[in-house]
Amino acid sequence: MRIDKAEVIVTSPDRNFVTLRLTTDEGHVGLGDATLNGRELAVVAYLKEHVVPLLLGRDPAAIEDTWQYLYRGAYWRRGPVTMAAIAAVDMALWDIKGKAAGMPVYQLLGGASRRGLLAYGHASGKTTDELFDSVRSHLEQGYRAIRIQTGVPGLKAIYGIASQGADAGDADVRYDHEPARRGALPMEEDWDTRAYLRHLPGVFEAVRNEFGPELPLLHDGHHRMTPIQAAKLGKDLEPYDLFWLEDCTPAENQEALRLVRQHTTTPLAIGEIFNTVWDFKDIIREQLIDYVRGAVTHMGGITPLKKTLDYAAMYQIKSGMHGPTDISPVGMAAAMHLGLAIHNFGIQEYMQHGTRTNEVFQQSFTWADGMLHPGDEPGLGVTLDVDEAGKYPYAQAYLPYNRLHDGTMHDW
Ligand code: GCO
Ligand code: MG
Repeated sequence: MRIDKAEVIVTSPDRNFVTLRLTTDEGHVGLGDATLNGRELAVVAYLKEHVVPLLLGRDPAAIEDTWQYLYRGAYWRRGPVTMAAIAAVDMALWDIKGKAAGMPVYQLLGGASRRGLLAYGHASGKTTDELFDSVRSHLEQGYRAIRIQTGVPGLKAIYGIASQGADAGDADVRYDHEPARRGALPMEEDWDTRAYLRHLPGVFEAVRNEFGPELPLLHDGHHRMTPIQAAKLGKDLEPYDLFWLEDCTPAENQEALRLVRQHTTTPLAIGEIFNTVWDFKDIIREQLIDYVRGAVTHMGGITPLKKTLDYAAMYQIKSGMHGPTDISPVGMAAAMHLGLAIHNFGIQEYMQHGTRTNEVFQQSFTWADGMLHPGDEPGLGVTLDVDEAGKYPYAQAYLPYNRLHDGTMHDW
């Protein structure tokens, strides 16, 4: 079998997605997600200009060799653009292998290790009342684990909080489906870590009082704290028994986690912006985290993320794969197949794509009783309707950025 055709398809149904579509001389089609939120076209160019010419005529069965060829062959390794491009190739090749074998990808990865994947959704609100409504609506949708993000008194707009758009002067800003703002310039948000640290423990206390001790609760600190601030937050949240505290400090400074770890037993998750096993190596070996947040789409594909998770398993560290709406349905399917197969699955983030996205990408996964399952169609189980995709041209969209009250730029 040979790769005959390699197309890069950009579509923007509810938000921008980049998909690599490979077709073989035997007519098998494989899809890979190459979406890098806010910098999508850089990956399009990387694929079209530098990767597609290398793929034509190659044997699609040689997944490991193709991965090494693209990673080592380029000489310039790692980085989000390179790794998103390689990820798309890797996913598409697994998709083709599954279709050629007549098996879902999870079977090729060793078969199912569980009945389904516990998934968490994103509840948020500017006020505690709004937050409670959002938690209730997630429970009604069947979620059995919930991420809690809340407004902070005195701050006008915080990333990850739905329904703040109107106050922020833009009624169209809906976090759930469109965190990136379409248009020429990104939205400015504001931040005050001391106010946040004062406010958040009370919010978790209120949520526990309202919804009881059993519901797994998560929180994303989105890289905004210093190590000592993160240590304090971890300690302050201990009575509320979090499933995890995510990205408490900027992910580049891995030593920060040593300090956080010395002070708190709140479980830690990190890695949605990491690209390779090298980013995780030390924090896994030193057992500084509890969950690996890498996304199939941003870690170079199923092949290297499986290796990273197998390594993590030696230290009882589990998966918590990134799954916001900027991971396309193809990237989500890849995460579900991998999560079903590995032994050390922890939890899967699941935000739910919008209706238009689901019309462009037909998917075989199921969502019932708070659990995801990738389905049993051969390959990844996703097809792309090219005509439907063509209705939604690319629209420039930026993630927001953050400033402190005095105007200093801050991590968001
Ligand atoms: C999460 C994330 C996302 C990212 C987004 C950036 O935990 O789901 O933090 O909301 O910010 O994916 O593109
Ligand atoms: Mg996050």
